[in-house]
Amino acid sequence: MHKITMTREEQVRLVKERLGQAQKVVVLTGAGISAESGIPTFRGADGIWEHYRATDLATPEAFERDPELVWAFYNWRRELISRVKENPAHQALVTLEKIVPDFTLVTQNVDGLHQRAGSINIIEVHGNLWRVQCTECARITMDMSVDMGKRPHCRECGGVLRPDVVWFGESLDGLLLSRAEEAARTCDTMLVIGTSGIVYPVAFLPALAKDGGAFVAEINMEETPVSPGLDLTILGKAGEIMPLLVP
Ligand code: BV8
Ligand code: ZN
Repeated sequence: MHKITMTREEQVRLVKERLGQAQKVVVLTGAGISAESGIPTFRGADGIWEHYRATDLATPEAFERDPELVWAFYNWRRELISRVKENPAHQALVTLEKIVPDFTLVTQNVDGLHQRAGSINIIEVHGNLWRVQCTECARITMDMSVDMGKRPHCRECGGVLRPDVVWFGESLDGLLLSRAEEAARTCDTMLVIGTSGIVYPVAFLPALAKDGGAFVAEINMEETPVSPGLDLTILGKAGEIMPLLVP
């Protein structure tokens, strides 16, 4: 059935059927899967944080120029995330991981909500804001504080700490990226959930899955630049659609 003529019910039935037969599933998530938990997306609202745009703050240059402003941004996000709950879309992925033989969750999100929901095989390609890294000795530690202070310092060497996330212009961890690429290339089914599909190199993953012969379905509120290359796009909220897709 050509995708543009399918009703949403038919799309849901098709994807649910595919997931029922799937051996190796990869799910790629973006900020949209956390939207219904109350975490603003990067490009949805006008900027994630009052009058600043995330893409201006999530950069090494911004941190170099004004580490206290960047830490205020991440402390604001820590506080927000600490107050919200994972939503039915996160929970549906926990169920899916239990029923498919081989499941990999690749997330661009740094909020840690997939872990909190109970997902296990997670590749956090953009890092995690609950981890911090020392800019001097490179030590990485988990720190669940809601407020890290204006300019937190490393307990070991006194160096300035930064969030352990990949900023724009920074390279992703090569090992994580190649694991994500390998999973995309070899899966038989991929779900692409709540991502605008414009941040590279992660935005290449759906095309890699298609090249590998996978069935790829997108769940989003709107079409994205990756939509045309996929088998179908189910338009709707992840928190509503995802529970329909997993038994
Ligand atoms: C790199 C961590 C190179 C930080 C993030 C020009 C062309 C192509 C590429 C580039 C270019 N200029 C620069 C680049 C490279 C750049 C890039 O791609 N920029 C984009 C903006 C064009 N990429 C990089 O810099 C990457 N590094 O390329 O390195 C390199 C190589 C070698 C050596 C040195 C360097 C690093 C990118 C990683 C940046 N870090 N996050 C932090 O979070 O604080 S990216 C950030 O955006 C988050 O991770 C976020 O997840 C990610 C992607 O955004 P989305 O998740 O898609 O979220 P978005 O708001 O955009 O969209 C939400 C979607 O959800 C929407 O589609 C919406 O419709 C939908 N939605 C909303 N509500 C719902 C919903 N869907 C379903 N249900 C709902 N309820
Ligand atoms: Zn240190």
